[in-house]
Amino acid sequence: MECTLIGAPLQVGAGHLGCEMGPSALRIAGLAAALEELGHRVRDIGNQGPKLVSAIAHPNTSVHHLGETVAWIKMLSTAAYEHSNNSMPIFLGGDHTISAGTVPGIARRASENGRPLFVLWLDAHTDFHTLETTVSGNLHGTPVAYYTGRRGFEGFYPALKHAVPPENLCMIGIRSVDPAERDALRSSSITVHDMRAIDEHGVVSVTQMFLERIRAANGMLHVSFDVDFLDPEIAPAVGTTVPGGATFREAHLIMEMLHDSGLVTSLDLVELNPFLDERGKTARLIVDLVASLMGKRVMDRPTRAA
Ligand code: DIR
Ligand code: MN
Ligand code: MN
Ligand code: MN
Repeated sequence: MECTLIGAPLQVGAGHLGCEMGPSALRIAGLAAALEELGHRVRDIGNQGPKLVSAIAHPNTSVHHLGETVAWIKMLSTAAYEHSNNSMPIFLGGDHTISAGTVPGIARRASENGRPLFVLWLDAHTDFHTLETTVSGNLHGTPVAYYTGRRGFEGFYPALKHAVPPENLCMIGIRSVDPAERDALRSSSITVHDMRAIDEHGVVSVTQMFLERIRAANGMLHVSFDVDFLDPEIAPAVGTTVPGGATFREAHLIMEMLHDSGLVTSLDLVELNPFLDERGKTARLIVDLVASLMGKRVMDRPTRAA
């Protein structure tokens, strides 16, 4: 497969600085080499960023860096559209705000291909705030609300031409939800598997259910991987760690199942904050997980039936 690495060092959407170094850490941890070893062609177009940024204020005064965010979203949605033509774009974040650009760009591509877009959201958080409901003002808490077409962004984030239908979105790993997000999710058709669902049913059944729906619809799948999906013990390099996350094996198993499905067409790797890492431990884990997603396996095994 042809992979395009796109550095998106946006950091002001998170509460702590440092995600700016995320793309560098992923490169230094050997992402390109790991993909090439699996037989993929890799093109790294380097770090991208918006040229023009102007300040924008919002009536919710906790909201910060709105102008910068809007500029990034526009730039990334164009990049996502363009680089999803003949390759699999892999976005190296950067905080999770980047998905407010990457997902709409991929959604435009999917619409052009005449295929529905599905999103797998691997995260401790639902990131379902609008500009009006966010309490922290950290805009990495808003991308899902935006790209699923919720109200509360009009006149600020770019007008959304290709929203992802909420029923095409599946979240796994959830264990931190703010009251306003919980209220909004109650009346939404997003599939939310919290950690209790993983404890009760295991990652295989929840993942398989979603993949089967995508296959039946001939859909494209965008995977958005927030580092805080993982348990902080194995992945300390993220500003918003929440205890009780996915284990090493759960995460690898999901990645291996995603590979076997052959459905993944784009990927975000977000919220890696190398400033908080232990000598590159988290960055290397993310690279290993991407390798599993892209075909690395211990032993050959028959591909599972659809
Ligand atoms: C919290 C934390 N819901 C907020 N959000 C995220 O700040 O809105 N942390 N996304 O990673
Ligand atoms: Mn936060
Ligand atoms: Mn997130
Ligand atoms: Mn998160």
